[in-house]
Amino acid sequence: PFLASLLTHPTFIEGTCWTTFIDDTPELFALIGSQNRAQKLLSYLGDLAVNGSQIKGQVGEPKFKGDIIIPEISTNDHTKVDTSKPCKTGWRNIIVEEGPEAFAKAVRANKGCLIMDTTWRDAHQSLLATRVRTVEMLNIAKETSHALSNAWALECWGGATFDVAMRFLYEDPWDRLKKMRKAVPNIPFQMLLRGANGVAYSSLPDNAIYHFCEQAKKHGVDIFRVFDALNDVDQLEVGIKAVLKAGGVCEGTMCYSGDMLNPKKKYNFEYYMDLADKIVKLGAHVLGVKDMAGVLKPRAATKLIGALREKYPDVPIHVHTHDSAGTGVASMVACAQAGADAVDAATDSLSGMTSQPSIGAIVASLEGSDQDTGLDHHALRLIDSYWAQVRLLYSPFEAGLTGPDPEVYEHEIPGGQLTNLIFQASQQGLGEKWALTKKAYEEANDLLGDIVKVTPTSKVVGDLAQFMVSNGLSYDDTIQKAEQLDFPSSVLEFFEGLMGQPYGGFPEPLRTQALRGRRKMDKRPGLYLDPIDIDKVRKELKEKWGGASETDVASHIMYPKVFEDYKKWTAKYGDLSVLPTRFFLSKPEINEEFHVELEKGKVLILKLLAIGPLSEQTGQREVFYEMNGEVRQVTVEDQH
Ligand code: 3PY
Ligand code: ZN
Repeated sequence: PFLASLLTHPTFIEGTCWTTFIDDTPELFALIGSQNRAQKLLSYLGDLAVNGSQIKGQVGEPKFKGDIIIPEISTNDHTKVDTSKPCKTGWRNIIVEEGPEAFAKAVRANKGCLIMDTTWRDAHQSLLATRVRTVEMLNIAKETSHALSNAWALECWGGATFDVAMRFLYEDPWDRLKKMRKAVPNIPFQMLLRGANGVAYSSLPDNAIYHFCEQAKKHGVDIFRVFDALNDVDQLEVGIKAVLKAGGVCEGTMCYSGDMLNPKKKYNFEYYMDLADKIVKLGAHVLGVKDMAGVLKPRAATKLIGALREKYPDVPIHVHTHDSAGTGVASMVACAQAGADAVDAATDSLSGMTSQPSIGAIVASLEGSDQDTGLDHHALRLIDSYWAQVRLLYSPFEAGLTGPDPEVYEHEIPGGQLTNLIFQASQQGLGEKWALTKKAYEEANDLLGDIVKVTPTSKVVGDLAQFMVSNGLSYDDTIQKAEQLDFPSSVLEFFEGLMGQPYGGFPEPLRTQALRGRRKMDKRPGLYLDPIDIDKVRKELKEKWGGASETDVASHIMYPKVFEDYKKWTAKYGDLSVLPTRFFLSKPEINEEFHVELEKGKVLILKLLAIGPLSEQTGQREVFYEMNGEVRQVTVEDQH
């Protein structure tokens, strides 16, 4: 068809203006572009029909609970708000028009307690293995821009979403950011930045963090929650300075660990007050408190937030928690009452347990008080009825959590990791294995010196715990045999100092015995790492892939191998982010019609017609789809 269009095009027939033909007739090239995309999409769908899902991290055919659905947005809107266009008013306007300092000032002048909705990031990271795809956010984006127009922010980017988008969903995380931004112009977007680790698992050269933050700000992130997994201030400083340089709102964050009201615990009230002081002095616009495991109990919250409020009357305080033990709502209400300016919550059907506490419950608890959130629960419920369906659609990624786990006060496993570990243990029949893992996690943490545990240090503790369980090692065995043991690489990286310096120092002689001559860094890793030659990376990517955007450069620097695999996948199958999730995960039924909008106005109507017999000679099958009324055929290698 391309050639036919070309040969019959009037300009071609007349033979005029050949040199400007390409510039003047982009429609032909758009046509070949979308035909290419349609062809690639068909090869994916052919593969899916014959071999089932090819998505990494998903074992065999996805196990859906209940009917496989395409989530719909309820039209039963009592609020009568016109959601055909995005809402234009919200806290973001102050950031864009007047800058981060003005935002901080306006937040302090605001009487109530604002809410950050984590549904688009931490909620699904904590409950559904971070698997929620861009299309789900975009489908509800306009409605969200209205329902949450009074929110502090949508947490929608960073943390594990960056890695997982490329690694498991074959999506460009930057593309997600740009599309969400277009659909939600009014609510600030917040991301989670792991300080000097960026969105990776150990430290990168400083210039990589600066480059990354610049790109993130440019493409739509407004507020950066910057933390360090060891609360190492030197590591935090890198992230904080990079965000300030990029012009973002900087939420300098301390990670809350242990129980500061328990005199036997390592991290006490003075520790947190001292840390807060250092963070504020680094110039953060907002002070964040990040309770990644959900161990900040209401009484501790009242004391800590109350003291911070008094000490820093001009600095907004924003608190994050997980509901693992079941105390999330109580703790966030306590924070609000003690003077927090914003607290985190997730849409009800993606809340609770290892996720954030329920937005509806917090809004209701504070309604009518001095801490009123300004959110309307009818509007929130409409959004939630959509997310309830999305959760069903992603049921193959459920870990099977059944209730709260107050034992988190002992093992202190962060929300997302708790889900992962329960999932892994449940594959092997939960029961005893899970009890052993939890106990080993506590012991591993003690062996490592009772460290702050959040990505990436939580992975270190988890890896050591699993190493101990699988090798039948007790706490004492591990100490005694340290010189002979081949510790997991994350443990060695931690001991080397690649994740920064733990409070109170590294445990000795374990560190030296485990490292056996490997390097020891006693200052922040960025001081030892050579800067990345960003120009060289850009040039190499351009040569290899025939072009590279600045965000490609940033992705490659964060995750070289994952980026490479992602590029290979899209070269083969194209951009599948447009494919509805039900057909991304699982093959259509014969004759089931479905639609894919390749780009605005370019919709493919598809139907699987038949899967042909296996050819003995080639090991292949022909798959027949109907595409916009025409029969199309793809040849697929049968991998069974
Ligand atoms: C992350 O770093 O991804 C986290 O969510 C830490 O809590
Ligand atoms: Zn979290």
